Amino acid sequence: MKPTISVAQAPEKAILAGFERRRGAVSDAASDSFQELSELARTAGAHVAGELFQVRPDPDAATLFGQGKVREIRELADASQADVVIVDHDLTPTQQRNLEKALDRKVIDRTQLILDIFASRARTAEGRLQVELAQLKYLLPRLAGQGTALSRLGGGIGTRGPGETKLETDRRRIQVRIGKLEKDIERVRRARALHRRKRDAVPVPTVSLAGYTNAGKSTLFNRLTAAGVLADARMFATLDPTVRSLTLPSRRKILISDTVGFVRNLPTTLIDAFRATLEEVADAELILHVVDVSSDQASAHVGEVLRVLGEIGAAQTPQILVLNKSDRLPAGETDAALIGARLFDGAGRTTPAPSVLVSGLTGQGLADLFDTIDRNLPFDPVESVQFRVPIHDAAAIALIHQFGKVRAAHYSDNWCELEVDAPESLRRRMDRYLVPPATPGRESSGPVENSVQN
Ligand SMILES: Nc1nc2c(ncn2[C@@H]2O[C@H](COP(=O)(O)OP(=O)(O)O)[C@@H](O)[C@H]2O)c(=O)[nH]1
Ligand SMILES: [Mg+2]
Repeated sequence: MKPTISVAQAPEKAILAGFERRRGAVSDAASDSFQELSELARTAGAHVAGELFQVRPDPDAATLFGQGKVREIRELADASQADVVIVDHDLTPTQQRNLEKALDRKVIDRTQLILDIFASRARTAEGRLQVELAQLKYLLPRLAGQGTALSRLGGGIGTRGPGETKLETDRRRIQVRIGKLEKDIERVRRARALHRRKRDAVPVPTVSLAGYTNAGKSTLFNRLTAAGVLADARMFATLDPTVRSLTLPSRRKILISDTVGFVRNLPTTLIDAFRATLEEVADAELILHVVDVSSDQASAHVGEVLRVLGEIGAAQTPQILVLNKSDRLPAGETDAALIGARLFDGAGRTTPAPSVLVSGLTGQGLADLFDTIDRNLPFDPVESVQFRVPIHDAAAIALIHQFGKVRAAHYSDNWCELEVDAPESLRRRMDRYLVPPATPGRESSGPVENSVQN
């Protein structure tokens, strides 16, 4: 499996086609699902060029949509020069083939779209294996007697494998591969149980964003990494684009990772792949649980995220509830603790995580979020201390500035006294210069100008 070099491409243009089997008008459930399909298409990197919907009591066996609707889709797709039509309904292999012929372009369904997103997001060994397995199981019945018909799809959404490998499309080889994947997954699972939480050589804590699709994770991810001072890029050069390093106000470095989003109407065949793709969250030191606080589903979403985090073994991981899209809240809704408690309450939980109101769109609340991350990140905890360093030890003074947040510095002839928010690792390295904490009897804990002796 040789990774291909990815070349920046124009986004694929997509037409979204919804279908509901019923009499009368479209149901709320189907229209929510269709709305979500558009979010998912965007997440997969597509540009949505048009949308169509059909409600019919009886689907057409050959093409799902009726013939008139198929023509309409074709016209819209031609007019907008769409590359792909994404159908918000399961397609039988025959329907998919017939639609591709009638529309003269690639046609994928909701399951394939979601698999494509998972494929680009799977980072752990098990995640990659599970996603590939789900993709192959999806493909297999669609290849019946077709040889390599699917290779005409060419590329793009619906054809990507984990880690940019190309999906295997030969039937017999797929079967062999499925058997191997199933064995590998077992092996990786056992190994994983043994090595849980054993970290790589880089001693940097990871903060993971988790939450539903459209909660605003990626927007926040970009905001945070743009606002934070980027740490040494070379050190993390091999990371994929959904992991970045940044420096917190306390000067501690963290890795922040944008993870695959929860999907409201997740096809049951994809649950294992989703779980496995989310597994990396279980290894994070801190989880930023992002929720669209302006959604009327916010409580339900919080409950579901908490439940799944529990199931993947992340129930004990410290968590911050990030109440995003605060710009959409009515004026006066400004008490994050209250809103957080309300959402937890609605989700049937009692202990709310520390809550922060932010807007990834306007940048409001970001400073507060940074501080809250700093306070809640258990890794290398920060404390306010005082150092008293001989002035000739310039290296030590420089180091303290580099790894701590210096709040005040007083120089005299022989000494430099520094008030510093210092991570534990810095306190340990510099412990010979640490000033013992002030005892209650003392007047002031701040450095006094003429306290310098010697
Ligand atoms: N009004 C508002 N919209 C936001 C905010 N954050 C994100 N969005 C929008 O919500 C949509 C989903 O955001 P995205 O970051 O892709 O969500 P993700 O699926 O969780 O990664 C996009 O259209 C964003 O522009 C916010 O704070 N306020
Ligand atoms: Mg995203």
